[in-house]
Parts: sequence; structure tokens; C-alpha cells
Amino acid sequence: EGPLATTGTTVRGATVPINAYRRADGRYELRDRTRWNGTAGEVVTYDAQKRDVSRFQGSLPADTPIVASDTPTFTGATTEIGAVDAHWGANQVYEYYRRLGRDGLDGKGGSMLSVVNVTSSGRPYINAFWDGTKMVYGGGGDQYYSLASALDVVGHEMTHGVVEHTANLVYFGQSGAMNEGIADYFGNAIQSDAEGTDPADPDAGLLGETLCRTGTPRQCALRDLNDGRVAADDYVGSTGRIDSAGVHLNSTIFSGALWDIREKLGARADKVVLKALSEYMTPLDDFSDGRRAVLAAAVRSRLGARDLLTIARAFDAHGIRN
Ligand code: ASN
Ligand code: ZN
Repeated sequence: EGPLATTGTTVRGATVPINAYRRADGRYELRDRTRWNGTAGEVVTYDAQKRDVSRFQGSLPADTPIVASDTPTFTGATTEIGAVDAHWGANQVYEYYRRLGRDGLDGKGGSMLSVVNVTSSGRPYINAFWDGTKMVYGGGGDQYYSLASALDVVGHEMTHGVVEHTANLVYFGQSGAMNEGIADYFGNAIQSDAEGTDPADPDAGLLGETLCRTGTPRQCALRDLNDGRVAADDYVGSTGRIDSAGVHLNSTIFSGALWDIREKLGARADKVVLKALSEYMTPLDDFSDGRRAVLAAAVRSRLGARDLLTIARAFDAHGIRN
């Protein structure tokens, strides 16, 4: 009984290192105790066993089993439901934020829980979300792989956790579109870092582009941070009934500016955006407040005049003015 460093097979067939736990009954479960401090800090992945998504919003049902295997390596059925991807991905996201100086989603080494293999009304659930405490992923189906199989999606959902514990941008209108845009920015940054993508690669801005079983990355993508949307021309007004007043419809206006900055400054941009999020943005900020937050963080990070101009121009290009 105790922790064990092992490997698992991802949905796409890659062998990846994961941390698991050998139980008293001799089976192995997806519980990573590497950073466990006696009360918190573990990474755990649960199997919804195809139960309905509605059961997993809010507190985790007590009878939800942790993904377990008879063998120390995780393959086969545990792979198919996206459990290895979610577990490995959570650790990738943890390590990414650690490199930026942040200790987990809550900034104090809290546990990170994922639920995979969720369905919706008896059908595949082709979505994923952060519910305020944990990540929940649809299991995919004939047309889509498990939502946990895309590291940018995992990074997106987990970043909602970071946002909640920092600026806590209200999930409505422009503050909500910034919440979404920042989740997309870090989701893509995390995936790009892990895969060593060229920041200037136009496909690096696609979110969820690997999720469909057939079709090109561009057809498959949920969003494209390089879609070129501009606030004045493309902002979708809403009474609030649709998409929480456009949180996904308008997100690429803001994330497009952030992604332009990353294309120019590289991974240096990540630290600035995280600093803006954690020290300068506040819950009801609009796009202009977001611009000022990023520039303030950049000044405080001692970026030079050229870089500051690059940042200002990126927001200008998306119609986000001071
Ligand atoms: N996948 C979506 C998101 O995280 C789910 C939602 O609409 N909240 O943005
Ligand atoms: Zn989101």
C-alpha cells in the first residue's frame, strides 16, 4: 500500500508518466500523493461511469469511484474513458503554473479533482467544465474523443479554477468573456509548451482541435484565438439569455489580443497575463480594464518600451482601447 510512479496510455496511444496509488486490496488507483501534505494537495481522477452530468454539478456524489486498475500501468478501459489524459493533464497544468510561481489552482496547493466519463440524457456529453471545485469531462462518443484528451481543454477548465481564486471575473458579459478568453489563452499556452509548438504557428491558436475523430483541426476546433475579431465590429450584444451575455461569443476579442502578445513576446507573456489576472483585474472589469491590467502588470514586470508598445498595439488591433 502506498504511492507509486507508473505509466498510463493516453486516448491517442502515448505512454505518459503518472503517479498512482496502490491500495490495501492490491488494486491501483489514479490518486497522486506526490504533493500531499496530510490534508490537501492530492490529484485524484474519478469515473462517472456514464452517469448524467447533472449529478456532478456541485458536490461530488460520495459513491463516485476513483478510477482503478488491476495492473500498475493504466491502459485499456481506463484509457478509453479519458482517465489517464485527465490525470496526466492535471499534473501538466500544475507544473505549468508552478513554473510561473503559482502553487495550484487555489495558489496554496489544494487538491485537484477530475471526473471523467460523464454523459448527458443518455447521450455523449461533448463538453467539459469547472464546477467551482473540480473538473468534469464528457466521455466523448462515435464522433468525439473524451474531452479530457485535449490538453488545451484541460488547461482551459483548470484555468477557470485559477480565475476563480484570483480576479474572480464574473461569468457574464465582458468580464465573463475575459474569464473565457483567459481560460483559452492559458489552455493553448499550456498545450503549446507541452508540445513545443512554434508560437507563430497559425494552428497554435485553435482550441480543442484534436477532439473530433474525423475532420481537420480547423473543422474540429471549438474556437480560434486568431479569428481576428474586433470589439467594435464583432461584439455580440445580448440580453443575457444567450451564453451568459456572450461569454464564449465574445471571448476571442480579448483572447485574440492576448494571443497576439504571446506570438510576439513568447512565453514571457504568460507571466504578465497571470500577474494581471492575480494582481490587477477585479470581478466586474470590462475589456478596457483588462487592457490596463495587462499593461500595468507588464510595467511592473519591467518590460521595456518596445514590449509595452507591442501590448498596446495588440489591444488596439482588437478594438480594445484604453
Ligand atoms: N466548456 C465550457 C467552458 O468551460 C462550459 C461552460 O460553458 N461553462 O467554458
Ligand atoms: Zn470556459
